[in-house]
Amino acid sequence: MESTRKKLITLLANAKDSFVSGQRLSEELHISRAAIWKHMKALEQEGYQIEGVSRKGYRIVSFPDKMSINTIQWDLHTKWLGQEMYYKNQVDSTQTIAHQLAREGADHGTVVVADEQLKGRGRLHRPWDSQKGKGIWMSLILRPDIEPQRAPQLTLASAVSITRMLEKVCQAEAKIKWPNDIFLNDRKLAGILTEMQAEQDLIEYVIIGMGINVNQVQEDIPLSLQDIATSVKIETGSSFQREALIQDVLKEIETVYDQFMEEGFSAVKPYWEKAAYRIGETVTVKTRNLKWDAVLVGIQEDGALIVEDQSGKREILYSAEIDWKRGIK
Ligand code: BT5
Repeated sequence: MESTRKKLITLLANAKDSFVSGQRLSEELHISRAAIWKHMKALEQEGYQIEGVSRKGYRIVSFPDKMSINTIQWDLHTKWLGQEMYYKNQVDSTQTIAHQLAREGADHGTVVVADEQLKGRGRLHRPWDSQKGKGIWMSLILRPDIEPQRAPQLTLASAVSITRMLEKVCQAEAKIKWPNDIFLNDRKLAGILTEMQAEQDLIEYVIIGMGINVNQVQEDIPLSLQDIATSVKIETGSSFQREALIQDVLKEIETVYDQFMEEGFSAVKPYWEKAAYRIGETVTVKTRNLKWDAVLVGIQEDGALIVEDQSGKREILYSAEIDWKRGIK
């Protein structure tokens, strides 16, 4: 059923404004004319505006504002990422759903998207504001055959993919703040949360959660985040169809991931460095027990952060927080 609906949308969408005859749809989909009519009614329920004219056929007049699996998948050109997809109007967190699906055996490449999250989360259980209809709240299930300690490299690879998508689709030059933030004009536009289930030297699955602020206007940003958060709309002045961004970012992630698995992190590192934020500048570094000022030197071959304190002593950090406010004028 789902796949017939998907093919139907693809046929109509590819025809752009032209009509596709009922005869042709029925032949290509191997279903009766009556069944096609039923599908059209179902699509209208989903928010598609369909025009049906006798002897001409059908055409899509407008796509729904509401996202659905169909609107996301119809122009998705990936081989494996997002081919299995779950879409929910409202969830606590797409991470929770992805974990559950992964435990139940969901395939590598399964994607969970929600229109709204009630308990969206960041690292260390920090809340992630996930307003209805405004952004991309999505989790990817991956089953990479790599050592568990390399999983953080996937965060960096995903960050690279998000900046590439923003450049291509939104003409926005975003920067990556190590390890998991995407910044646009000194404000946080997106965040990545990588969680993993592993045993000793074997990864069972990795969940890459990403939140990207797309169509929020300034008033939509919660008071507590007014000075630190932003959206594509706030920065570029344009609204974007979230589906287009999802389709492109999944394609980018698939490409970068395949390259990463074949050639290792060294294939991703130059792209990361190109988009890195505030390298060479002094910031405040916080680890669990310590806080000190250091210059950001860059990342190692394995993705760990290199910092240098005021006495010139270098340190390699695998997990830390970076306080950027100090550097922002
Ligand atoms: C992150 O954590 O940046 C990772 C965020 C991942 C969210 C996605 S959405 C889909 C999936 N499902 C989930 O439940 N989560 C993932 P962290 O580096 O800890 O940053 C969290 C901090 O970012 C908060 O403490 C706020 O200061 C700030 N913040 C919260 N919501 C924000 C928003 N919408 N935009 C920008 N900053 C925000």
